[in-house]
Amino acid sequence: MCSMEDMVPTRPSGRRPARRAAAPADPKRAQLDEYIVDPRDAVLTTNHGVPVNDDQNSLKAGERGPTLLEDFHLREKVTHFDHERIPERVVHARGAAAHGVFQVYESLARYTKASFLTDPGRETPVFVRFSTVAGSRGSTDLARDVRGFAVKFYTDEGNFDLVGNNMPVFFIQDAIKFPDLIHAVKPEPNNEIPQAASAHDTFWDFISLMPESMHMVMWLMSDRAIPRSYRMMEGFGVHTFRLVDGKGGSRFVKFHWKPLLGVHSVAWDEAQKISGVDPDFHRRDLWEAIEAGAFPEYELGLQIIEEKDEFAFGFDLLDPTKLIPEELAPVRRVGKLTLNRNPDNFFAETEQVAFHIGNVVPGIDFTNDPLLQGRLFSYTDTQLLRLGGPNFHEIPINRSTAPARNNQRDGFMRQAINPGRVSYGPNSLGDNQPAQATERAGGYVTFPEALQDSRKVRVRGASFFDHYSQARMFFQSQSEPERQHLIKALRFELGKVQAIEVRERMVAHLAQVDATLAARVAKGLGLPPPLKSEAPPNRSVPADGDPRDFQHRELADPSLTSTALTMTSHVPGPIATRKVAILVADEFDAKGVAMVLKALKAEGATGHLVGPRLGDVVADDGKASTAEFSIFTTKSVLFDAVFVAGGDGAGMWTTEADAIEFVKDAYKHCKAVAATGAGVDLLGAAHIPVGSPDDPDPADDATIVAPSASAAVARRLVAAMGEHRLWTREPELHLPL
Ligand code: HDE
Repeated sequence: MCSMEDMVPTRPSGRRPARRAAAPADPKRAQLDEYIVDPRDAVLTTNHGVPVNDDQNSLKAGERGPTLLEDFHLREKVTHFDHERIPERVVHARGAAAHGVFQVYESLARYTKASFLTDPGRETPVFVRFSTVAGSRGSTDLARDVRGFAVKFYTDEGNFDLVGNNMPVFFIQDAIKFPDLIHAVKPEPNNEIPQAASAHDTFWDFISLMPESMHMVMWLMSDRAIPRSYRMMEGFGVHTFRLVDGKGGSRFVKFHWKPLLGVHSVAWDEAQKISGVDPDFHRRDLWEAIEAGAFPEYELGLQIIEEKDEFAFGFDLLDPTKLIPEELAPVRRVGKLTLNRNPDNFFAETEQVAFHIGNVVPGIDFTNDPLLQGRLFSYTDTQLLRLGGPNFHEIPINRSTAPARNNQRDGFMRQAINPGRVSYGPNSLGDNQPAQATERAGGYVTFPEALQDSRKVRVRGASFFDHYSQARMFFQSQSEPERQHLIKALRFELGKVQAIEVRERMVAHLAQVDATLAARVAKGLGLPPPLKSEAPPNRSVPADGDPRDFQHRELADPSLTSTALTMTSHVPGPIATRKVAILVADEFDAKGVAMVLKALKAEGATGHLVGPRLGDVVADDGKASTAEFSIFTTKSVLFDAVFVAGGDGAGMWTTEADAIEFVKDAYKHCKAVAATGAGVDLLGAAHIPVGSPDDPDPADDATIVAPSASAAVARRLVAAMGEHRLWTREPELHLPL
């Protein structure tokens, strides 16, 4: 009889790569290891195990003759190649993933019976995939877009998938509008332009007719849509879920992920430049951090709402366009997610992983959020097409570590070999196995929620019609620089829209959110300042509906703000894993560079030498250092700060256009820029205002100049990086606001 080892190609015995052998016990990893195919010490074979003698020449009738159909190796090889592609995800096609573990800090048995949330001694393996939404598989990581944050927990009670985003709300309230939303944001269908961008007519046309989108639009136009790193963004389950305890009690819950490195973004100009220089920026950043052992960490946060408080908030907990302000329901940090291993194979793992919001374990249940309910259908359905049939749960990355036993059978690519006659239940011929599990034994029992309304209706609850209050709360909670970025983003996006009526409609919506916001956006679009009049019509109305019933209703406190919504609450923060470009010319100040490198290392940050050319650059002490980059192979947008080292040769940078652009961009993107000795001349050549090196209280804390490098310079650089960006520099950059 065939064993699992016979069914799948296994690594030649005794040849485990070293990093695998050292791994701790992890049931998911052990399961995946079964499928690793190691090419070492093996001869080339066909897929059927026949050793191949000639992989260079096809079989021909004579030296110059036609190729023979008989060439089974050629046919197999080319056929497999022809079939290598599968459909990309219809949304979230572009992504990157990592393995890791989750551990709860203390038992949450008071709230849920889910074992992975009640046993602090347990490490639950996870696989996490981050993504953008709109772009194709090959698109840039730095698109202005929502980011997916999908976590698969391989718990001992089965897989739990928390398929969330980096923004806590969504564009629409009902799943039936999702295909419309996605059609509107995807490249326009006649010419497939633009790729991975919402800045085009069809997106804004749709949005301008859907006031329920306004809160999400605030998030999408904010810097949250251009994260510095997947490691520096929050995650949200978006919908309200339920936690169910061991006694059958239920509470509402919102899931959050809080990154320990804080929440940070890049500047829009920077994002566009990164897209050109390194479209894999986020993917690379995640991969490199994990390879370097700087494992990304996030805390799981819960907002728990008692059943009795369901209607206490002034908005509907079932409405996915609303968040619960942290001031009204604190986020309790209950456990930690650590990403500690890169995938072995992108296709097998990252591409084939199949998330499904319907994968829940006992202790976690759904609510009637109409967006959530629609998603419960969509995820299995899409995998059937994308992964080619109903057995995608058998693909190694998707397999649960908990045993899966049932009477489902057959279908394309079935892996399991189910012996015996019985594939039905109840049965007597197979001893009625596999048996159902009692609730006590871990059987999943749906929370018996009482339904208040038993009519069949196609309606939107009246409590869903406050479209602007939380959009306003978001805008008003932002710091001044964040507001300006949001305004600029709207000017950019709407400025790309050709249809004037769409721009006007959007400005009219913005006037409902905030008068200054609308006036500033209108100015940038060359439109008259809007008056706050009646809200523009909601066009998401059924054929027989009365539009008056679908208008905005202000339900929440209009002056509400929430400090959790501004990213400024994340500074100063750690600079671990941040990258600093150190410009070194021949005869550079060796001692100064060493001092800066040491200070960065102490904080877990890294310095990277950028020279006038690749290879050796000789310092003033006569020793050579290897430049990791030349000024022509990298750009400052790929770093968090720049240090121009002093030394007799540093003057050469002032005539080098790429070096001037390098520091100019870093300054423009509000990063820390430090220079010592003759290195300061480069800042002058780039017209960067430099104060006096002796000024004890410089206006710009992030532009650091000094006659020579010292511990104080290194300290100031580290401190400036901890602030992430010196946004107060922006008004001096003559931004047209
Ligand atoms: Fe998804 N979504 N979605 N979505 N979604 C998919 O499933 C869908 C929604 C999210 O890394 C698809 O396997 C519908 C909200 C993430 O593999 C598809 C609706 C949120 C990912 C799908 C939504 C998400 C997906 C495409 C409205 C945040 C990537 C490929 C009812 C809470 C998962 C796939 C990964 C992927 C449908 C709305 C998050 C087509 C119908 C809201 C992170 O099934």
